[in-house]
Amino acid sequence: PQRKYRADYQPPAWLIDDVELDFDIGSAQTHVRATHSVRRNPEGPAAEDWRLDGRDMTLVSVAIDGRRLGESEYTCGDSALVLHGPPEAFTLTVETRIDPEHNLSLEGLYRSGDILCTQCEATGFSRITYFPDRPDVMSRYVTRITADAQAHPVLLSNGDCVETGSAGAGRHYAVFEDPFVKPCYLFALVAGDLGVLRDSHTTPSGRTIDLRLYTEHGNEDQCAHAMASLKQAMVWDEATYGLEYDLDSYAIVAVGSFNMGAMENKSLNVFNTACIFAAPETATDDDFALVRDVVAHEYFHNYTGNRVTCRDWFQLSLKEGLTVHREHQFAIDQGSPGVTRIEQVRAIREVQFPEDAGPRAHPVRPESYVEMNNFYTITVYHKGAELIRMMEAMAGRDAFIAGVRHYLAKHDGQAVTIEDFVVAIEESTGLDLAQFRRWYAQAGTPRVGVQTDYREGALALTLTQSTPATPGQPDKAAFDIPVSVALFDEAGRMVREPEVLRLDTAQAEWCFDGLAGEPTVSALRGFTAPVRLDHAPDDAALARLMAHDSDPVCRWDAAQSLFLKTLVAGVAARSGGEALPEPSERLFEAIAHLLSNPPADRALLAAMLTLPSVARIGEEFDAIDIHAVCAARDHLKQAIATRFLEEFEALRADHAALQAYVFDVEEAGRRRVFRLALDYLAAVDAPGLRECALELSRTADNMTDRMAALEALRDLPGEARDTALAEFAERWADYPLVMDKWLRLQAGTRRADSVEQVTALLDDARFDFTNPNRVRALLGGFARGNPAGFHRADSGGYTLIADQVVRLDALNPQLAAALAGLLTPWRRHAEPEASAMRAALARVGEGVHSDNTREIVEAGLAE
Ligand code: B3K
Ligand code: ZN
Repeated sequence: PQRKYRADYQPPAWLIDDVELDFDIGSAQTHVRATHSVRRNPEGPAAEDWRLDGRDMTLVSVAIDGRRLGESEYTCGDSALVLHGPPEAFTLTVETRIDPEHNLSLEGLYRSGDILCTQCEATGFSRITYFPDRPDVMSRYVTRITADAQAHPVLLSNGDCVETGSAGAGRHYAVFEDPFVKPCYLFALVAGDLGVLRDSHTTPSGRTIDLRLYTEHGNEDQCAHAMASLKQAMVWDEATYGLEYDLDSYAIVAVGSFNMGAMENKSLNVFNTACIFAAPETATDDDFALVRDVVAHEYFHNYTGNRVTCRDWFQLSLKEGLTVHREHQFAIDQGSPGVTRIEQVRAIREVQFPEDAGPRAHPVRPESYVEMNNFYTITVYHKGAELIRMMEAMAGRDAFIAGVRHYLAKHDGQAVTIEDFVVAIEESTGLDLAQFRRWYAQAGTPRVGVQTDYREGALALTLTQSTPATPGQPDKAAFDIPVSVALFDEAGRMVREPEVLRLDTAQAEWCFDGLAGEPTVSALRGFTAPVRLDHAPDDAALARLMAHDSDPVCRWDAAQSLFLKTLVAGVAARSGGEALPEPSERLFEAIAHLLSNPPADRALLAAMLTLPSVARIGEEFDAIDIHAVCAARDHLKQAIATRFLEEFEALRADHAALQAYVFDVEEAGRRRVFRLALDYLAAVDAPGLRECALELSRTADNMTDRMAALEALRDLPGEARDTALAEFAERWADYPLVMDKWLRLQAGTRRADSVEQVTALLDDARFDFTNPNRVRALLGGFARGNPAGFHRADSGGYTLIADQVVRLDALNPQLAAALAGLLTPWRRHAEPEASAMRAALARVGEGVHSDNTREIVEAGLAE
């Protein structure tokens, strides 16, 4: 395996202006004939040989200007075809044979059910033909597909279909032309027997776009929400960024076997069915929101990613950070703004911060990698989006949007860098981002300290920053950190309007005077920067913020802080072998106040009453005693449930009167509160809860409530649970995505033999090891959703995951690497878990061969 460095970038030696692909799809193998018009890049290195990437295929022939090359004119190895001294400009024809039927890596051309489809990002195109598989080689594509007309009646590729016809012997063909230049990672091809949902959208300039959503027959009724979401996204991008779709048709194909959520191929997105299918009976509110946001995200890529793409993969956040930010803006405009932002913050804190503090910490613009697919991380995506959000906050929304438009106009049709983006924003907005650029270069989460000193009507506010070392970066320079601050008085009235303080040195002080009394500081409002805040208001101040802060993120965060105080004390007591302490009366009072003065946004009420997750509690410790964390959390939940039993009963009963399911902010908020109530009631096995949940699991008209019932029952061993789970499995046996919920429910169930349960499910006919959704549901659901089982004292949980990673590595290295990542944070855990986890990771290292998984394991074991 070769490590690639950002600093080694060189422009391509040869460019390919036009690509003509001819796919001859047979019943087993596929023939690919690729014809390229090639010319030397005047800006490239003066290389004599030309290296084209390629792997896992058979080279049939290679010709230059129609003359087949002899053996001395090229070398073909495991990962490349090297042409010896090609001319300055020529036509290259390469014929290869590929085997989609046996391609379980789900990269390149492969089969999902009866559908043939492609996944090329990051480097899957070089499993289709020999090609410079890098995003800065941009070409115009013409694609011809020939296949059996009965097996593959629908043929699709990027751009417009310009010709179709019969190819004799029961075969047919179609030709596609994509007028926009693109890198090969955006190439797509689909062939199959597909059902279609059609619609159209008319743009402000009056163009009508033909919209098509393809799936296996029989699923069309699950696609309406995705189609509506696509139209919403188109309208939003027109209204917000003034960006109109640029071709006459936009197609999405949903397939059941897909390594990630979706892929933004030009005019032909390929999606995981999990990010398309959504009907009330089979999908939860969270699924509906996911579908809406992923559909929008891939659509937004048409400009931020496709029209302007990345020069090299180190720049991945150029398209992903920006597109996630656009998706986040869109989501906030569609849903509950407060809770949508809270969820974005939770992802950063609970997933990104741990990544940034672990062995795999890397800057938003990484410096090196072995396997690019390992760098589609929450750091590149979500921290990258937070950096864009900070720029927007500094510039103001309108100026920021003008800046993005300037960037798109300036670089249309180009493959560029993060630096090019930052320069364009500076040019357009006038911001000075010199120091801000460090956010792209330095890994790690800054800690921001808040100290206050109040004297005679004046508050001195001191902010400090420091960033811990990360692998390869021992010393960190100061970041430019925007910290939004507001002040509240004793009665909860705002006495200082929110103001953004720029902390760009190790320490700085601000003074607020003319105050009538000591104020309560509300800091990092809306989470203005991806930092850890060391700010410890006392319980009374937290209760005030919880009750009165006008920023939902800070209100929620005050509640979380109040819970965390009790939880941290509980963990410490438990680890020290002492009894778990009871929560303070102050905490109960704050909850009582919240329950009697709930916010208008029901989802916010539910978010505020939800205890910090196990991951969030773990963030408070250097060495996590995971079993103590679970015990402390259970104990607090039970204490709250006991104290507020009547209130939770009332919230549960409230919901019974609901009308038919609609997915909107209000109704989804009500369902969230209901689910929360069931969760608390289940924590104390409240009288009547089991019967109510079992009944609901049978009669609910929607999957959100049904899942709430099953989650409540899950950890209550007995007949109600067993019956509900069995009935669920029987009723939804024909819906693989619903059966994923069933697998996940069981993987997350607390029981002494959960490792054995999961092991048994690996052999269940309803499980399929070659399907990533099934693997994520069962194994991911176990390692992430069942801390007690995963960290079981006999190491059975670690061994289970380690063994399955080794097994998976031989089929699907990308997925194996992602699963192996669950064992890498071993250093964060207390003993004996840390050593046992490390041993399991070492065991993985001995059994795996792919660059993907090896890179993860090596980072995890590095000293
Ligand atoms: N660009 C794709 C992700 C590709 C991942 C390759 N391992 C989807 C997205 O981020 O929109
Ligand atoms: Zn993306």
